[in-house]
Amino acid sequence: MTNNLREVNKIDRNLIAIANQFTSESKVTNIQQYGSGNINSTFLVTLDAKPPFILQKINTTVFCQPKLIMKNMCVLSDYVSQRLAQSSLSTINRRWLIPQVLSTSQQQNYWIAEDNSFWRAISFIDNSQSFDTIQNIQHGQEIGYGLGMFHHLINDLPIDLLADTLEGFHITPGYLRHYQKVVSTTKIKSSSEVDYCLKIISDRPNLPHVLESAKASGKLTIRTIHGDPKINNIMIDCSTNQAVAMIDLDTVKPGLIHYDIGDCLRSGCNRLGEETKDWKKVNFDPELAEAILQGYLSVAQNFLTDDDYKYIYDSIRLLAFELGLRFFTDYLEGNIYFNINHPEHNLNRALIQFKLTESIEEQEASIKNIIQRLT
Ligand code: ADP
Ligand code: GN1
Ligand code: MG
Repeated sequence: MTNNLREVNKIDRNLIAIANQFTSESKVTNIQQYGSGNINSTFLVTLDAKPPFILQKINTTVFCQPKLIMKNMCVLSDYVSQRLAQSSLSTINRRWLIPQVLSTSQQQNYWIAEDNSFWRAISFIDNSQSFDTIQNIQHGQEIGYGLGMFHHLINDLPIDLLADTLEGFHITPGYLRHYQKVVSTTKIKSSSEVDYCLKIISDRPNLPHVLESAKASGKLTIRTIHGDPKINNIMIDCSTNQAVAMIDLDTVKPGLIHYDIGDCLRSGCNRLGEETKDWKKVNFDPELAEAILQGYLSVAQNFLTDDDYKYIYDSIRLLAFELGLRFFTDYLEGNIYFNINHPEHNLNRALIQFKLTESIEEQEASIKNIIQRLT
């Protein structure tokens, strides 16, 4: 047996032992790596006598208080399950699920393995799939509907029931300060790509502050948000092609719904996706923006204020820029935050988001027109 094979077998045995913490009576028949995410490690666990479940190793470099995530997830799933049970919710005329947290035999909602890694198990959203790139206009509408439904269901969830699981998340001026510190202490190897990123950031000194200033002046208020509604975190039912669940609930916490709206649109309106090799061809598709916003507003219109509408365009532009800034900083810092497949991965990801930012800016008037038409 080669060393590599021995290593794989050891990992498998460890994984089975961890999965067994969350099963009783059933036998684990298979464990496979599952889905694509930039932060956690995700596995699908198949059992002989019960439905499969999702097993995840939480990235504790990113989430240094993982127990808080689990507490939040329990509060959230109890709250949403209750709301879903209230038949008076006229907007729910479809299958809609929220992942349930599974417990260990000691009734804990996590398991800490021998190497100190932090694991959790959640129910599997069956007969569904998520996509890394947008499929068509209907998919866009469903992505919007999914986020709208999620906001609708958590709209009255008191924010003080939720802990802040990731301090500074989506506070763009904070990312900018960190970037400036990294730039001032790092020897940067110049290239046309790196120079492009540096210039995109230095040319936009006011942009990072747009949502935080609106928050400080009381125009936008803090509510419960998802935090990470990119398209592969919205599950689509395989039979109906309708949105059926929002997953990746680690960043459900107090924030601005504009972080969610902006993130959902920057993710859904980039047809080439956020991993394309062709970053120069990336653009923002206004037709998809219309579809996503239509889907979103069909459920969420009631709780948006006039000021909320006024900041939708800014939020789309900002969230694309912010993600570019986060990827670029991580590249300069030696890739300590996002999972990567090769050393230039975060640089390529940054180029994609910055190109998207430029495309959003070039189409400012038509994007604002769409928003106005839907209001
Ligand atoms: P990350 O934080 O790394 O992005 P996610 O929680 O988004 O991890 O999970 C990664 C992928 O695994 C998702 O994009 C999705 O395809 C799949 N997945 C995660 N949770 C579930 C679930 N409860 N049911 C079905 N698929 C899931
Ligand atoms: C990360 O976990 P994942 O892959 O769904 C990141 C998001 C980024 C996204 C970009 C906690 O999301 O903020 O927008 O990558 N999540 C965290 O793909 O930082
Ligand atoms: Mg995810």
